[in-house]
Amino acid sequence: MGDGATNIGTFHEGLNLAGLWKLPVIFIIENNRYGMGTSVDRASAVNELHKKALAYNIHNEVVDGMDVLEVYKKVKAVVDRAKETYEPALLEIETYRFRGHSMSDPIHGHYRSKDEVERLRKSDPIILFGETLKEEGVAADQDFEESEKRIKRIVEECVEFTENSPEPPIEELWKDVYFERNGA
Ligand SMILES: Cc1ncc(C[n+]2csc(CCOP(=O)(O)OP(=O)(O)O)c2C)c(N)n1
Ligand SMILES: [Mg+2]
Repeated sequence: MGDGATNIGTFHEGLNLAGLWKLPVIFIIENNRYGMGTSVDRASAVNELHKKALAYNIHNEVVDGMDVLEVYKKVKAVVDRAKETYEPALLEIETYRFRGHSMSDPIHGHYRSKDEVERLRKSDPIILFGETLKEEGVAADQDFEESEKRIKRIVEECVEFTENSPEPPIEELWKDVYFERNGA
């Protein structure tokens, strides 16, 4: 879930029951500092979001979301822990949202400065991990260029497929929304 969701009732109800019934659920918060145009500090009484787990007696951890390998290690650790203890855990992943919340939101918006966005762009996890891969000799510039071209091609094919496909029937709206049994 995003940081924004940690202020609504269902988040707290879900954590409460998981804590009470000791369910092996792993709650992951993607804290990118903003819920639409509202910063965490303006929306949440507790701005260290992992601490929200304390109220429900749930194991909690925080990880630098700009570091791909650290995220891998921490997620693996909480998954292993859940399998072993059969208890819930909450992991806060600290990251940043480089763009607006949606198409209607300008990149910098009026709620943060251009400087802030540009400063944080330097710790973009994709760029940093790319550098690590190059340093380790796992991939070279050419590999990244090829991979970018391949991704662009896949996206273009998807757009083409969508634009050339017929409109789905209205019944599709109800498909796979809830659990389906006996085709009902
Ligand atoms: C239950 C509910 N309340 C309010 C909204 C309106 N709303 C849409 S997005 C959003 C903020 C979400 O914040 P976050 O999860 O941090 O997303 P981000 O802006 O980082 O993409 C809100 C309040 C909603 N969609 N659902
Ligand atoms: Mg957010």
